[in-house]
Amino acid sequence: AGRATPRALTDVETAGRAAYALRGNDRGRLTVAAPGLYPHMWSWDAAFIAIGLARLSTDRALTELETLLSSQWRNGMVPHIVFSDGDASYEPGPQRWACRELSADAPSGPATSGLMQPPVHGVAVRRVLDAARRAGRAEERAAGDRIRALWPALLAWHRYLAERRDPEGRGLLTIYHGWESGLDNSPRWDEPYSAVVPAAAFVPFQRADVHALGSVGGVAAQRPTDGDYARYQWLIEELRRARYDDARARDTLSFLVADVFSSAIFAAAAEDLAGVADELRLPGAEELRGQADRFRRGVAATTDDDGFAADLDLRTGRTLRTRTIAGFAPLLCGGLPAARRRRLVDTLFSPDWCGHPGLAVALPPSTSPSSDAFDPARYWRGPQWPPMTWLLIWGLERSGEPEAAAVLRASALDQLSDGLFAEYYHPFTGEALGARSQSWTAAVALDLIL
Ligand code: 9YW
Repeated sequence: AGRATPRALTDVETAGRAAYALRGNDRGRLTVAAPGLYPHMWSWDAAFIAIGLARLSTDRALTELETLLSSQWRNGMVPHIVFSDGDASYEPGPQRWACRELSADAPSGPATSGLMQPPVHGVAVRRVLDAARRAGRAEERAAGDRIRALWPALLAWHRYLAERRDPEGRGLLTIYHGWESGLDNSPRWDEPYSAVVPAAAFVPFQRADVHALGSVGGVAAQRPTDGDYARYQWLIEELRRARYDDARARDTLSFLVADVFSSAIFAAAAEDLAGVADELRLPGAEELRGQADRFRRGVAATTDDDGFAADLDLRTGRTLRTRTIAGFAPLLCGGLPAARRRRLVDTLFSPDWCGHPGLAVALPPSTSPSSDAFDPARYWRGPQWPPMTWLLIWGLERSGEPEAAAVLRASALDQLSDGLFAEYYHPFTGEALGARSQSWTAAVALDLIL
């Protein structure tokens, strides 16, 4: 195990290139997720981008969050895509979603999708405030004022999640689509997706990803399959029929899952925002701590003896114990007794994960190489994704595991020293896969280095 090739770039050089990549993707008030492939703003990407930008300019980092939150839905949902003008290449585009036509909750202003993504935003707010403090009094004051202005939107977002996405008070967020998890084609969702059957008359639209990446060889084997895509599209059709209404969605969708990884992120973000509320004397600290507590417990309640967490198929009541990176959710939000947390960290470094002898860089693959569903090149079914590595490093640091965090951090910097900021990496060959100059990859590089 360990490094396949020596570092190509020094950390300083990598950081310089990361800043340059983000700059290239900057469209003024938003950063596109990746040039070519994803020419719009994605919700959780924007949060990671703000975390990275905070190392360069807290002013620009806050602009990113302001842009995203200005497209918040009236019910509080922060949409998973905010479409930027002038690029119609991505499908499903605004016409396909038809949010404004179908829902009075959809915002005026730029078109959005009708789904959400994991709520990393509170974490970003915390980190931007910390960065502003390090920069000095004036910057701290300016950031504090802008966070105060964003506060009602942040509280509404968290309230939407706690109320509409967990009406039963389980402490787990319900998702309506694999896209909402951010881990689109993860084996976590194979079982629930088997119940998603497009109607015979349904004509799938042309997907854009394989065409955007067309110049790179073997791309189809590195993306979700056409069968996956037909299901993704059919679920959008179901959501349209439910008019993006949460109560109707809950009653009618053929995919309804309690997502443990998003739930852990939510718990941690709520905790972070509660701290910000205390420090800036903003309302809602108690409500936020209540969310953190409820979801931390919700996540812990899904774990096995080793602390490994599971999703829940709400349509069948079945627990989904797949061996994916989402199982490490408790390392993000805490809530495990110390001995069980230790076992979970041991699992993370075991041969089933980072300790697998075939890895080019000892970082967690998105799916365990010992799982039958593992596919080293295909998107969320095996490759390593730098923002997920970042989440684990950050989670280990905050949950009292600094040595483990430091080990992952060193490996992450090895991987990122290719200076390509790939969307994802082949765990065995170390090869860069998917888009290049992917914004959230560059952003986490900046945060880890600076
Ligand atoms: C898509 C932008 C997004 C990420 C998701 C990832 C991918 C886009 O890219 O989805 O069209 O499926 O799965 O997590 O936010 O980087």
